[in-house]
Amino acid sequence: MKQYLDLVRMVLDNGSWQENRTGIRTLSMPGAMMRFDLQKEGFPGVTTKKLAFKSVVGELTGFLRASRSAADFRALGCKVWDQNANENAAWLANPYRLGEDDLGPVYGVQWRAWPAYKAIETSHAAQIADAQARGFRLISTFEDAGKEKVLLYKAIDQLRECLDTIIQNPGSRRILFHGWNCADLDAIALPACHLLYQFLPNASTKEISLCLYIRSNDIGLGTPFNLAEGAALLHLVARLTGYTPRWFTYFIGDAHIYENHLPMLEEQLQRTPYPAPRLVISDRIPAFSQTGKYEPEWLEKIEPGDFSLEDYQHHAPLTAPMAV
Ligand code: THF
Repeated sequence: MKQYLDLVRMVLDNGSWQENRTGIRTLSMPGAMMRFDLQKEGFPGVTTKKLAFKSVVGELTGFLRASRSAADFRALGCKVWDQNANENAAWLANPYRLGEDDLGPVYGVQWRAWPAYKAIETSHAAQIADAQARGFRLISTFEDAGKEKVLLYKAIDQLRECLDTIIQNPGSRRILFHGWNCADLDAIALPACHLLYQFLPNASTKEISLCLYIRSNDIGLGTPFNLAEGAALLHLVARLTGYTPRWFTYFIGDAHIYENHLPMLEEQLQRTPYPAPRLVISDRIPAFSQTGKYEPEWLEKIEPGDFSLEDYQHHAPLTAPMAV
């Protein structure tokens, strides 16, 4: 995978030193993009070091299950949330933290159970009926600026709604889910970095693509993980909806390299990438294209072992500390 090394070089060549919340300086570059043709180029797994693939698919599985505890991620084989849960001083002092290992309503909670509230004037009966027909529950009645209102609540499964729309209306340009819930930013260990996922199916080619926007990306540690997770998620969605994964476009807002990751990345620039591996998703997850039966409930039943890499050739492992 040449794109990753090109990104590293681009930030080394153009980036500026920047202070940030962690106390470890970064070389930062505003704006970057990588594009992968998953059919022609294979799976975007880094080959210039060993990708911790088990950890990657453990994290993705935790997101699919709406996990908010580092203990749940650990049980799935992924330890990368431990420090954010238990070592960040600001989070340790946050009253919303539920205790050891809690992360707050991170990624998966927003993907699968975005908390949605509506406050509707009691006199607007048609609006209330419509909201209830869409699954909103009536919570209470209250006074707001002299008006009587009802409060309604629903947890929105954004990912499920994306799958439903891919099946029902593949021409839609609104098939996306968002991790950036402004109302929850005060109650979370770390606001979402990879935040906007847009699926783009094409009913005539039967190909599906993904555009992913990441507001802030740690190129040494985060990028290899997020690349692999985005591509694996696209493969899974494709399996469940009957499409072939095609383009994966990866946009970064703040693309940065932590100072203490420079030796790891310089070393990778000396290495020649191997051909990309292939991602295999277990046969136990039925392909819509074969069964003709739409089974989105598989989203809840995915196990880390359902994902594997074939023909994964890589250089020697390299790692570096995560900035907290
Ligand atoms: N914080 C920082 N500073 N960087 C990030 O990339 C990041 N994330 C998530 C949340 N906070 C972050 C956590 N994701 C590793 C990988 C992904 C992470 C955090 C850390 C990591 O240390 N990887 C090592 C070891 C992996 C392992 O063995 O499990 C590696 O060498 O890859 C970005 O989403």
